[in-house]
Amino acid sequence: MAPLKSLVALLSTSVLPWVLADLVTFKADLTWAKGAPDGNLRDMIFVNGQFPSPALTLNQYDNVEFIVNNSMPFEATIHFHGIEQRNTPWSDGVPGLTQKSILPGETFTYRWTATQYGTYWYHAHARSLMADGLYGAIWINPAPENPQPFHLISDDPSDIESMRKAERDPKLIILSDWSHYTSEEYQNIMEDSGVDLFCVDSILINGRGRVHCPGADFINSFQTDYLKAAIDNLPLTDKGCYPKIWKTQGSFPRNDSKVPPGLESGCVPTTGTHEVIEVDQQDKWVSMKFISAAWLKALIASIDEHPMWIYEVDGNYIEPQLAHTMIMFNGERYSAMVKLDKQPKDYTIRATDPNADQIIAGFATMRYKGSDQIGESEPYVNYGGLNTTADVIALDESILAPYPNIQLPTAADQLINLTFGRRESSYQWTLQGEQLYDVMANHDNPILYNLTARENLGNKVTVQTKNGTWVDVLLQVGIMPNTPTIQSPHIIHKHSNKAFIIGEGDGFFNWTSVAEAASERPELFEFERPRLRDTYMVLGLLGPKWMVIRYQVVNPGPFLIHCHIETHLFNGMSVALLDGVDKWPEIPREYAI
Ligand SMILES: *[C@@H]1O[C@H](CO)[C@@H](O)[C@H](O)[C@H]1NC(C)=O
Ligand SMILES: *[C@@H]1O[C@H](CO)[C@@H](O)[C@H](O)[C@H]1NC(C)=O
Ligand SMILES: *[C@@H]1O[C@H](CO)[C@@H](O)[C@H](O)[C@H]1NC(C)=O
Ligand SMILES: *[C@@H]1O[C@H](CO)[C@@H](O)[C@H](O)[C@H]1NC(C)=O
Ligand SMILES: *[C@@H]1O[C@H](CO)[C@@H](O)[C@H](O)[C@H]1NC(C)=O
Ligand SMILES: *[C@@H]1O[C@H](CO)[C@@H](O)[C@H](O)[C@H]1NC(C)=O
Ligand SMILES: *[C@@H]1O[C@H](CO)[C@@H](O)[C@H](O)[C@H]1NC(C)=O
Ligand SMILES: [Cu+2]
Repeated sequence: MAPLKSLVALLSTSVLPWVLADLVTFKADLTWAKGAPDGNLRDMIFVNGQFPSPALTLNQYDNVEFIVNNSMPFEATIHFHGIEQRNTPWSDGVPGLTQKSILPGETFTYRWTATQYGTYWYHAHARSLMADGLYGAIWINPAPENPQPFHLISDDPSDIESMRKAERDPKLIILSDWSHYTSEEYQNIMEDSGVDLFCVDSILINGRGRVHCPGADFINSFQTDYLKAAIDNLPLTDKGCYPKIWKTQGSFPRNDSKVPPGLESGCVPTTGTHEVIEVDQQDKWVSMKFISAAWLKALIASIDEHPMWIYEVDGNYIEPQLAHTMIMFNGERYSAMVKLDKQPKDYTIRATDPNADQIIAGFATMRYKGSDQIGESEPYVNYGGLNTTADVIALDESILAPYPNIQLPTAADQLINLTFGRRESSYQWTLQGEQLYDVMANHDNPILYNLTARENLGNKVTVQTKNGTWVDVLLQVGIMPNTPTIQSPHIIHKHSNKAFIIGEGDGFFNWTSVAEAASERPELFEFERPRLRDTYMVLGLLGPKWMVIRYQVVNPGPFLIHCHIETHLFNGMSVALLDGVDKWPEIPREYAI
């Protein structure tokens, strides 16, 4: 998106004493029209006529003005994922919490400061509109005072210089999944049938892809022993989708014949579109910033024959780690520094379901500039999401130490206890253990403007914290009675400032406090170099699993914590953190409602 830049001398509030910040204005016209990203025509969302939505490229400390014009036939909002919205909670984009939905024909202006550098993205936060294509990348160039970890990748000064250059001009790569049904149709089918659906038609890279139909036999040849046990030795469909059984749906009433047969099987291949990312060997290194905008799927990312130094995660530099593949969960960002030292030709970029809840993959091409050799490249991962050799190195996501290291206190002031599972039906999910969060509540009466409106939500799905305090959030799965142990991973996303992952373990968290747990089982905790993220993946494959995240309340306002799987979010899987409720800011006049 071409920013309308007007240089305005502004004194940034508390971030830096004296900074000249740019005011950067973006205009986003939202339309609902026919499109065919994977070769199949359907209704979908475009921003300024584009899909994916245009990328926002910013410099740290820029003041952003993002003007939405909703030309769609239904309401919408935009959330800037990972942006902390320091002192601007009214721009966080959550209907019912931080704003009223933007009605058809209305405009709304989001204003926020890019207080942090790194890779982020923006997407719809009303209904399940993200699944209809409203998502785009955000890249915020770091201010010079941020130390960069490139010397930990190579000690050759010319390499370091090339990496710095690559970081200033990165390739933004959005991975996503795509259904031939609109989000509304998909939701209606779940409500009608009671079935938890998680089958898609294609995987897109930068909005391009096609429907692959390699055949049910080929697809089923990738079933691992784990998958076979998980689905009772039943076959996957020709779209790679799961059978509907107790282990995958739980014991709730449902009528499977209300799911249209074409949703999960009857694969029809398309020609589609194909993304080509050109790189220049003269640059020596390229920075590939992967963003998962998938609404349902986890995806393994890899570039054939090119090891990746993962050096920035969820918008924060880390001590770089060498990997051939990494699993990306919904909303996560991983930046890879890639050395361009191979024979100049085409290499396949793969985004593959990790043999988890569907067998499906999408592909793009990394093309060396000026190369005329097309040819096949050697994959690290096959169509079924499995390593092609025993030498393939997967990113170890349990160690992503921030660079530079950040200190945190050894104790918190409050423990918020969240337990996940199905509730009331197969497709409804609770984050809190007992109650569902009604995302449609308070559309005209957001809590930021009217704290009393919290009464319209269950009393357990809002939690109060005090400004300045440290808060632990216990995230636990697999402990609710009468639920199958197999359930999809839940990717918890916290709005506003990031949190540290300070501990995780298998089994039931049977301590009364984090301090007690950490003194009894110190090996399950990390206080020295904890991961700093805005997404927290909790997966209990073989039984209960827990994770503890810790954050400081620094930004008074109501902020959602929720599962980032779109169907889980829409069907109840959120809690509102009423952060620093004692210090909520006065609403600027412009936003007064
Ligand atoms: C805003 O939307 C309206 C329709 O709702 C349209 O007529 C108008 O051209 C749009 N304005 C911009 C700047 O895109
Ligand atoms: C299930 O749905 C089908 C198709 O709509 C319908 O004919 C059938 O009666 C339903 N079965 C039950 C038990 O409700
Ligand atoms: C692929 O190899 C990595 C080790 O690098 C391992 O952690 C991972 O489980 C393997 N994946 C599969 C599906 O075997
Ligand atoms: C605030 O919310 C409460 C509860 O829904 C409602 O009764 C009241 O009218 C609202 N106040 C305003 C000023 O909108
Ligand atoms: C909230 O707490 C943070 C951290 O202590 C502090 O920097 C900030 O000024 C506080 N905000 C208000 C409005 O008091
Ligand atoms: C707590 O849970 C762990 C792991 O699930 C188990 O080994 C241990 O015996 C439990 N302790 C108590 C006191 O129940
Ligand atoms: C958290 O909640 C679960 C479910 O209600 C309960 O079993 C567990 O004891 C609680 N844990 C803590 C540390 O409060
Ligand atoms: Cu979930």
